Amino acid sequence: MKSNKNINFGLYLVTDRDVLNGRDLISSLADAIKGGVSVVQLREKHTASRDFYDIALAVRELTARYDIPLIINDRLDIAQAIGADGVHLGQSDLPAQVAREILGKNQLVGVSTATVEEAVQAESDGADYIGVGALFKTGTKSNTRQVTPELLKEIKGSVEIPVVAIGGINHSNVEELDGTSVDGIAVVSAILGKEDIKQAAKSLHAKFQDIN
Ligand code: TZP
Ligand code: MG
Repeated sequence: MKSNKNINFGLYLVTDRDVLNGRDLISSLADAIKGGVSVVQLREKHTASRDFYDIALAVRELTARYDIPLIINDRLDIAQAIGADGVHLGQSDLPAQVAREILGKNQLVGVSTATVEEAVQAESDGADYIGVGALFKTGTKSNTRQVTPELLKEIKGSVEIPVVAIGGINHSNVEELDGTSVDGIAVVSAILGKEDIKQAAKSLHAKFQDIN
């Protein structure tokens, strides 16, 4: 387990096995990491607990090998069970404050936000970073709220913790985040949905570095 200090949020990969279309999760993640992914969030929306646990263990082994932080979406219990680096919570999940109390100071708590109020609340609840979105149209998640680059910039200016933009970010639109000063981009399909996952990560990483 890595310390929560000095995490590089630059290219934050969120998993979705549907997007992989039958391709192997572990080798796909290894390719993404080789391409420059700096954080992995395991997101399993329709997976039984035992299967989620087994997958998380395998991903943990991989991320430990590459010394990349692993964050578990929603499931604090699974994060603890497999020794993940943290948990990512939405507005309808366990309160960040509660997760912080359970996890202590050494693990990461991330919170999804879409307004200045939610961002400020997440920070005061003890979040280590926030995800902000959706910036662009996404086919990966339904019921997203729209966050314009202008609002993203305002949110970034309202908190001190790292801010990661999410939602429909790809090679063609990442430049629209120029000037927002975000700490990273979180991506599913623009990496895992591509045939050459390593190359997709590499070029997105380069594009983000250009504006950062
Ligand atoms: N939260 C807000 S948008 C989103 C999540 C998990 C999906 C992002 O996926 P993609 O494929 O990068 O648009
Ligand atoms: Mg959630």
